[in-house]
Amino acid sequence: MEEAKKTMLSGIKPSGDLTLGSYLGAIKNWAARAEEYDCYYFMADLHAITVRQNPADLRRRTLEQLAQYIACGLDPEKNTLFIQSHVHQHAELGWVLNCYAMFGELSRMTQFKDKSAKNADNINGGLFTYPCLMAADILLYQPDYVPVGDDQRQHVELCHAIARRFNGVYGDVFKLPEPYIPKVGARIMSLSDPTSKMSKSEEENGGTVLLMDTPETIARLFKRAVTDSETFVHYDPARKPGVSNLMTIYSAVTGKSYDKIEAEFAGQGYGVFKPAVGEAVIETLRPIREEASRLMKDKAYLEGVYRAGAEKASHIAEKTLRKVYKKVGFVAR
Ligand code: ATP
Ligand code: LTN
Repeated sequence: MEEAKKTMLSGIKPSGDLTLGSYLGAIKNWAARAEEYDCYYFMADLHAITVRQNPADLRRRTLEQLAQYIACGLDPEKNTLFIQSHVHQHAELGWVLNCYAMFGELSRMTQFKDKSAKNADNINGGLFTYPCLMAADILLYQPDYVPVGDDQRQHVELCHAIARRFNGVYGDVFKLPEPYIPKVGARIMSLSDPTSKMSKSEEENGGTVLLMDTPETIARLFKRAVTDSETFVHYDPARKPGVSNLMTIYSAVTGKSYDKIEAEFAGQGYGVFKPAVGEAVIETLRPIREEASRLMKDKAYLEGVYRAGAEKASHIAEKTLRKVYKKVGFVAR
């Protein structure tokens, strides 16, 4: 008998425009694996509202994100692409898993601590129980791998712990998922502050490259990227975080090793190196930006994709949810 395909699943919240960080840390890996795996990717709109969103922006960004997923190479014929809130099983299993995650575990989540510090006036319950909904997103589809950037490792590990706890009580209900994190590009740092992560919600400070930025903007951001007072290109994240981050970006988009990059720029200062990285990024993002802009004009096509995606996702998700409801003792409808 033919062995069943392995499953991959991931999502991104439409809480801002997609960045070079989310592309190199996550989406690039998704697109490369469509043939080998059964793949589910979604726009995590339920997660986005843990931070206050403008409704019109959220709606627009959710569709733009879908167009950008497709433009990054996710063929809707080969990947199931959907909007999280369209598949009601996520919220339902999310509730159940709330009851199997411990207060202490949730309190230790770095993302919760960061986001509460940044949104001190809105530390809501959703922000705290976010990882339970994320665990539901994952466990509904029984994936083998969850391709994410390094910052999400802790959440996938908590999902693992929740699944193990649940299985411990009720038998083997959930498959235990593993994070799938790239070797190069798992943590792209801000261009203006290379000690903090490049992030879509901190776009204003000149440190974030957006997937949809024009070549002129990208060139300017790289020209201004923070480096150090030395003049040579060498990989040393502790001592030279800015230059090392630029090398990581260059390596991720060109496939060149750090040694090769050091040799390529030997004897040349940052005045040559920084624009070269910018140029490589511009050429990587150009086709994505052009295709996403084209797709954004075809709302009927996008609607067809997310509707078909939700239908397929819902079918799979319902099987797991039914099993869970039965195990915990709910009366069948
Ligand atoms: P926010 O600022 O709203 O929290 P974000 O910019 O951190 O958002 P997410 O939506 O949290 O982006 O992340 C989407 C995916 O991209 C996740 O898998 C995450 O791990 C990955 N990712 C995000 N930023 C980076 C980065 N700077 N480097 C590598 N991977 C990243
Ligand atoms: N928490 C993730 C987004 C996310 C996700 C998921 C990732 C929500 N649900 C399920 C992988 C699997 C983030 O903040 N980037």
